[in-house]
Amino acid sequence: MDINLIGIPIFYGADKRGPEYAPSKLRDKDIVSVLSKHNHRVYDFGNLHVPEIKEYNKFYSHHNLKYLKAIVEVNTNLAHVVYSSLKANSFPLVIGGDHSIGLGSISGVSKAYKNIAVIWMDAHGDINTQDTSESGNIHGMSLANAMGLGYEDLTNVYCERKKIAPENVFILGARDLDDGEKILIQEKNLNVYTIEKIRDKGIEKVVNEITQKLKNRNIEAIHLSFDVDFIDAKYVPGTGTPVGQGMNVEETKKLLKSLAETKLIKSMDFVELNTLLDKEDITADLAIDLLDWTFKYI
Ligand code: 6HN
Ligand code: MN
Ligand code: MN
Ligand code: MN
Repeated sequence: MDINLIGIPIFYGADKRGPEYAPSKLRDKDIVSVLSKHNHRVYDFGNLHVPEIKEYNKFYSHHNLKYLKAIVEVNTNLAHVVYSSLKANSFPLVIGGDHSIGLGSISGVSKAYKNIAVIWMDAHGDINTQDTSESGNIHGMSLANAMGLGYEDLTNVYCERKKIAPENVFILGARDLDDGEKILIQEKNLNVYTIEKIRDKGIEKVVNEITQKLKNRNIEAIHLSFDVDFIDAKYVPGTGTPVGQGMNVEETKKLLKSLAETKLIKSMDFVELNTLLDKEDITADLAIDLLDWTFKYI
């Protein structure tokens, strides 16, 4: 398979320095050779341009949505790179950066395929809007934006329509949801698999259940958006919003393998690795291990 490796050195969605260094950290750790081992041809597209905005200007384009204009710009460019990659039969692997880039990836995928699904592995839902967010951080809103909910500059990224139907969104691992997010889950009847639910059912059964639903709906492609805080906080010191009570590494790998083996995953984000918090490279090494593992089966 051909892989287009795309780095997005952005922290604006998290409003905390650190995730912008993840793409170069993973390159230092030889991500290209690691992925190439599994018979993939890896084309390193380098990093997309992220405009420099001074901290004191973060509210310059909206009084509550931090760094809005820059995030819209980066996501628009990312969407087109993802779309172009898929059209060229290449797998876009998007290395964040924070999770605000999930919007750009989904926007690109949704232009390339008619029927798509999104699997969002995350301790968080990232389904806030400007009305429900307690932080104003756009990385907590990207999945809502992709579903057409939230501020119009965000929902209109790349093309003026919603990018993904709520029934085709699967949130795995959520365990730190804001009140407004919980309400939205009820309202839209979103597919949320908590850690407890995944453990109760068993990983294989969860993946079968999802694949069955996708088959019934003629889904052509899954976009996998992997936020490293999906994993329990004690294994991932290098992330900005760690949450306990998550899965361990072994369980996470089992889940990634089952998902990869569906052969429906056509694009992936790997986000929220914060190198400034990752004192001994524990999380960076884990990131390499997880990507190595996943691309063995994809
Ligand atoms: N992420 N729900 C919190 C917020 O600020 O909206 C946390 C979001 C975290 C986002 O981890 O990608
Ligand atoms: Mn996230
Ligand atoms: Mn998260
Ligand atoms: Mn919260």
